[in-house]
Amino acid sequence: MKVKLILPALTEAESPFWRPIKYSLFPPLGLATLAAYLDPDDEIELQDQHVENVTLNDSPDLVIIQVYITNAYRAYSFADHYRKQGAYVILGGLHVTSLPEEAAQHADSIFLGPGEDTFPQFLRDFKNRQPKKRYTSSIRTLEGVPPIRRDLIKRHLYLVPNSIVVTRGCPHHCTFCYKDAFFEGGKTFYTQATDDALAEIDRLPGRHLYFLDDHLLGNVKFASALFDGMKGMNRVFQSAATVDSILRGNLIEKAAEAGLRSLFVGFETFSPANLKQSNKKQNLQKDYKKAVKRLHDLGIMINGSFVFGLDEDNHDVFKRTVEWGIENAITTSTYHILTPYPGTQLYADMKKQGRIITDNWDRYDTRHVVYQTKGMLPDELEEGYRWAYREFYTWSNITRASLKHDSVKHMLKHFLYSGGWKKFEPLWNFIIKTRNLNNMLPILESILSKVNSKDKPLPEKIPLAGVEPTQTIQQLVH
Ligand code: B12
Ligand code: SF4
Repeated sequence: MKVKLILPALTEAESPFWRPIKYSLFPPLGLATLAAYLDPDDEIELQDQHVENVTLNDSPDLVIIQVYITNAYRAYSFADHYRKQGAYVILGGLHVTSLPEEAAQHADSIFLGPGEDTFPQFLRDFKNRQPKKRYTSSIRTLEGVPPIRRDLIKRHLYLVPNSIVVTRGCPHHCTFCYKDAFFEGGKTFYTQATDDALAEIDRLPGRHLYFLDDHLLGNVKFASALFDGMKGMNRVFQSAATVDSILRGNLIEKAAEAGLRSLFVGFETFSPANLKQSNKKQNLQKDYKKAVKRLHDLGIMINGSFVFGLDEDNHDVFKRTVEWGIENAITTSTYHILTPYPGTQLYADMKKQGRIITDNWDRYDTRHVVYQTKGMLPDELEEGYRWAYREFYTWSNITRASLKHDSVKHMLKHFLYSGGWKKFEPLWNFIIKTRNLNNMLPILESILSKVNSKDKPLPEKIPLAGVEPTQTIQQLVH
């Protein structure tokens, strides 16, 4: 059987917001996970439109498309094309789970929730020529899941080919998050067996790993065993966790020992009323500064996530948030405009209050305002959001934030990581065009090297301004 798996590009691909590097980071793990259930004799092609053209002049028997909210219209047009050609088309993913009736108009079968239980079931039905119109996941386990078909991933097209997920979901229930809707009807947080996770890590070449789990520290027992197992593996890794989990026990120290060098942290907002609106209980009354200090003391860089547009926010939220990030030496900040995704509690609440102003899913990209705001006008919110990005990533603010660290090495790492991420777009574009992205990995690994407590403290004169372009990054950080 000829099978084609497609990850259509997000809508930003044709907008001024398109940043090729942002969309060349991670390979399509979800689709590679599904491919593992296909027959070894099947002729399989996996195409990710973020990094390659989708060829439409072929004639597969089965087409599998992953639908996110802002690639939905593209996904539907690919689906319509292949159905016209006579292929059997199936759609799944976050957006299909949120709006099954909409997706069903473009598919022969749709899938709600994770695919590890439903997809193999579908394959059996398909072979018996009795596929159902709709499959809803109910059995939630990662036990016995076959190894991801990483051989289908074109590693050279990605900066982070070693992306990995060892858990699904998260133990929390924030009202703006897709999570509860996606995992409805079963467990909403579960993990791989530690040995399976360690075996998967072992299969990955090189040193660098990026855990795409929503909350890697969410299950203390699992995370603790995972970090113990990783100790001798000589890995460096990046991941995501909550403020609360950083402050509790000694898990974060174990993570650092296992190689954690940079962490995505959902700070989201400083207002207790906003946190209540979002049901973000795990952040309430938590000491953000204490969490930041603990991470920095361990030499871990921070990618802070912040949301603008919650009901208590007003005009000063942008300046306060940017300033806080710089003062607290946050390495990279990710800002979002609050986005009520269909299927979430937030969407239901806003719909009930008549506050949703558009159903154009292309605008649900966290850069546009899609609901009636309270503390400011929609234009002010969008302009404030764009200002925050510009301001946080000026060279002077990158330098200011870098200089807040205690050791020169941490300062340099911060400066190079933050500057490299946001300031070298033409260089990244060139590297992507010349298909050299994967060759940048050793540099990333160097920037993520360990900061020791004995690393030199700040000298009288700071050498940042004197960084010579001819010096390699490796020389700077080692
Ligand atoms: C990688 C990633 C990206 C990549 C996406 C490209 C890629 N290569 O996958 C990039 C960097 C481009 C990205 C961008 C953004 N992302 Co993102 N991203 C992720 C992340 C961290 C991992 C995805 C992943 O690999 N998961 C692991 C695999 C195994 O799961 P999966 O992909 O869901 O696949 C499973 C099922 O969905 C199902 N399935 C999927 N497709 C199909 C199809 C069929 C036929 C079947 C049977 C089953 C099936 O089966 C798979 C196995 O169970 C998720 C968080 C997460 N942990 O999932 C956020 C996440 C998807 N991102 C999110 C957000 C908000 C964004 C941004 C808006 C952020 C921003 N402000 O820029 C943008 C744009 C996204 C958009 N507009 O829709 C939200 C999505 C919210 C939503 N409702 O769409 C998530 C869930 C994070 C979160 N906790 O809020 N992201
Ligand atoms: S902590 Fe993160 S992943 Fe978990 S429910 Fe909240 S927003 Fe979603």
